Amino acid sequence: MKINNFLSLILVTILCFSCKTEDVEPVVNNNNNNGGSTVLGCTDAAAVNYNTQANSDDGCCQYVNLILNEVLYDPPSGIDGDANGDGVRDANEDEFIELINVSNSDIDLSGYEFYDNTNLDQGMPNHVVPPGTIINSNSAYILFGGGNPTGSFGNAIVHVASAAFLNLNNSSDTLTIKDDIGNVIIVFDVEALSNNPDESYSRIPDICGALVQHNSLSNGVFSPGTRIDGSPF
Ligand SMILES: [Ca+2]
Ligand SMILES: [Ca+2]
Ligand SMILES: [Ca+2]
Ligand SMILES: [Ca+2]
Repeated sequence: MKINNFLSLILVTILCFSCKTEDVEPVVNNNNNNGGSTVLGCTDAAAVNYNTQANSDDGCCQYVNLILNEVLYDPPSGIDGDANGDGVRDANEDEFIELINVSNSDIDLSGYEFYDNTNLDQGMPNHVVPPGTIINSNSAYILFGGGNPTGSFGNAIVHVASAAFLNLNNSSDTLTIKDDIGNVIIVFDVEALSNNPDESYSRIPDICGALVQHNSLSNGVFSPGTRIDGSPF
């Protein structure tokens, strides 16, 4: 009996070792076919930039298609203020507005109208976007006050004001943008930020952030057509 008991104990011990479960990594069941990695993006299906591949919200959902991402109403003096790159610093010509199509669809910007205060009162737009102007998803549109814009500007669509300078007075003025059927879609009040900054105001971080002075993070004085670090949108 003792020998039989001893053999039974050995048999049970062998069986227990042979059936030991191997340690394995837990299986994460993602339903977005991204191989289990984290994909940052807007996860709100109601947003214009909803990202169907995202599994972690980036805090940057957008609910209007077109945003004002940067504005230069006070070009710095000297050649540093030559925002349009034509070799001449001009207080009016080097003013610019940077708009971004943050939606997942193209925007037909044809017929959109830009006004400063004076021209809004007179019903005479400073700029009317010409026919056939299509802003692709996640792309930029730059409007300079005038001059001969020279450079790549992040491959943005670049125009100069068609009817008059933008004429954004540094001390007090308002930029108003209307769509092609006259709806006001963007209003920017210069005065709230007016302190003769000698640089642009930009959303920092781009698109998601508030409009603050461009150089606050040592990124130069402006970045027409690109993100503050110079990369394209
Ligand atoms: Ca100005
Ligand atoms: Ca210039
Ligand atoms: Ca003005
Ligand atoms: Ca920019």
